[in-house]
Amino acid sequence: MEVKTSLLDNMIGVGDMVLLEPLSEDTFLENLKNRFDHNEIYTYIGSVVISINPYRSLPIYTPEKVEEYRNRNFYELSPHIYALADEAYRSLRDQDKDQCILITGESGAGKTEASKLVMSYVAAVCGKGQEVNKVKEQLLQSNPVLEAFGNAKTVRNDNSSRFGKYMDIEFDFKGDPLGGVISNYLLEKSRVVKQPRGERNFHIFYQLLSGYGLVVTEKLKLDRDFSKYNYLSLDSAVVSGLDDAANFRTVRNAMQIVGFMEDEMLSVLELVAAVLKLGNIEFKPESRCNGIDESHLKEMCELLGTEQSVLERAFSYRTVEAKMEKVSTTLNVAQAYYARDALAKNLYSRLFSWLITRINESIRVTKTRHKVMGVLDIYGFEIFEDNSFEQFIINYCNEKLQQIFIELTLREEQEEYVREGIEWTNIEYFNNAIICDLIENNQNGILAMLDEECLRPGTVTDETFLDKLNTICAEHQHFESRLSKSSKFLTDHSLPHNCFRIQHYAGKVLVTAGFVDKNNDLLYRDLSQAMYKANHSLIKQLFPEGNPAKVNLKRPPTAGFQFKASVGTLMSNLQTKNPNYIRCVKPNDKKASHIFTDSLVRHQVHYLGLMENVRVRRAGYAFRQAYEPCLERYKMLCKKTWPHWRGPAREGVEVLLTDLQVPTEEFAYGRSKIFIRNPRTLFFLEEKRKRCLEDLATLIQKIYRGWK
Ligand code: AD9
Ligand code: MG
Repeated sequence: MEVKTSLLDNMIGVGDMVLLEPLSEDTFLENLKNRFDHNEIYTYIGSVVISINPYRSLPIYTPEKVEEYRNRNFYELSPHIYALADEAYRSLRDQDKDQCILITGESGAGKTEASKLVMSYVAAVCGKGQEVNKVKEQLLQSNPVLEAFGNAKTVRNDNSSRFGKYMDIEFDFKGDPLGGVISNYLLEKSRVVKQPRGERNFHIFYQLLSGYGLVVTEKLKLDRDFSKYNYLSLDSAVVSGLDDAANFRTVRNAMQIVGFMEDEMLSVLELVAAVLKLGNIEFKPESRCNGIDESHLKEMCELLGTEQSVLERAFSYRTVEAKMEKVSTTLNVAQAYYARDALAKNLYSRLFSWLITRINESIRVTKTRHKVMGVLDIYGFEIFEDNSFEQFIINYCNEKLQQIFIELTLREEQEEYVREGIEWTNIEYFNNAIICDLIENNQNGILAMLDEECLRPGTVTDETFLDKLNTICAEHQHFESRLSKSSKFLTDHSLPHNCFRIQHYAGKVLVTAGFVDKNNDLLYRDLSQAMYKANHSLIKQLFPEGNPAKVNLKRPPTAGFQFKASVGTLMSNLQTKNPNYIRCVKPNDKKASHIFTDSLVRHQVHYLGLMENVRVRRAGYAFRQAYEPCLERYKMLCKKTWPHWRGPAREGVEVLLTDLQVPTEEFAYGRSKIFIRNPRTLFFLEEKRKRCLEDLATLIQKIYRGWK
């Protein structure tokens, strides 16, 4: 059988790891490196796309490339993210299947860029027309807005997403986009008040100070000098290659396209300015009302339309309401700073959530939607020196995504063979369900215990929480702590006192203090009431619990509880869709082009389970399809099945393949599906079909001309 496929011809290395001979971790890495060195950053494992961040712009995303990949068979051209996007889009449009694009990988591996490439590809190939174009523009322009407010420079990535994002794009029956819905997951709000060394606050702060003409200095009364603001880190305020002023123009323009009115935009930026001023408010001990520094407080109150005395009081006293009784206690200076930072974090994160709600209003679908494509771009796995609640939560989410990957690709694959009665030898793979359970189990998972501790009356600290963890988790093989009493084998005396360590699928992560506080996420009621009293329509909306008419003595759900619930909803949503995977790999730790650090890539290949993924694909069959649609698609290739096959579809497929002289080892007949071992075979069928259709078209033209 003569087969032509660009996965084999003129290819640097091997385009699909399934075809790699011999297969070992070394050859796998060699192949990736060889391709990366020749600017081939995409490689397949069957239908999974591996993407290696090139850290420079490559000329592979041009309109010509879009045309090249449009309506082409997945394996027809060299591996590309466009091939995956095209496949997903066509399955959605032609086969009526909801799709999701799952993009995973560590921080800086290229997830956000990949999500934007998928979105822009789909926008380029779907319908045109004024209304559709407006929808597309709005969907695409939501990205710069969210990146300005939700991304920041970190040591790992100059544009690191500090929130998780899932976007459902909704289409009509023709495959034209109607709009969408964005969900966000846990913004890393601690960054608003403090950033690790070498990192910045969220981009918007620097963008605002660098742009916006006279509004900044005259209306918002801001100083353009970053160093004037406590909340802005100074050691890396200017990032080379990042033009904050130009980016501000892009963001303003994007906000306009998404549908923000000029006064709304100003309101949003007033709040950003207010956060900066809030950070400059200082408290001095031993004076009335904590010796609040008046000038910044005054400016902030002017911006927000709040009375200075109300805020002054909120920074000086805390009122606790219990059973119709109000008790006020004085705040000391440390508590006043705590209250200030809590307010700044809450103001900013609520503003961020509001922005998403506002964007959703603009892109909301009012017509009947037909199909959905979900794009998930969530923060990558993080291991820092100091890992706190945020890393714990981020890594938990990555565990869940890994679990869904295992479930949908590896386990599903194996189970399908069993279901279909096809001979199969089991492949061992690491199932991380055990780690997910350690974290999320409703009775004794870490999150449940943390909640229990946070809601317990009395003095609750990280130490009391850790004590509890030690008694319950000590025998769990993925949990390590210094204080573990139950089993000496799991006790690591080199660990600091107030830490525990989780052995994630991607590596061991030492988690340090700050748990109870961040999970509780408390904002004193006096502050929310002060915000609610503000004469500023946006801020009033952000603090509804400050409405005295709605005194609610119930505690708000903890941060961990909310996150677990939203991750649960996300997973159920993803499970209803057909998954398409992009596994992003970071080639080096220097954010540099042309460098491929073997050990770093090897580690990622390991924990992303890519070798297991290839083994499963190779041990089995690359493609499968139910008999009916398979016969329907290819029946024209054989006189015995064309135009109608009267018997069972399975027999029709057998007749067809025998007639085409496809080697028998290339196929296995399952109970309801035909299994095809090699991509080349599928391509052979596709090629034949294409030629047949072309012949048919020529014939029709001839007949037509004959009639004329
Ligand atoms: V994080 O978990 O949000 O910190 P990501 O999202 O995985 O991370 P991102 O997409 O932001 O990483 O990529 C990091 C940087 O790498 C980008 O800002 C680009 O400068 C660079 N990059 C990533 N992918 C590509 C690409 N396909 N072509 C060129 C790229 N540059
Ligand atoms: Mg990102």
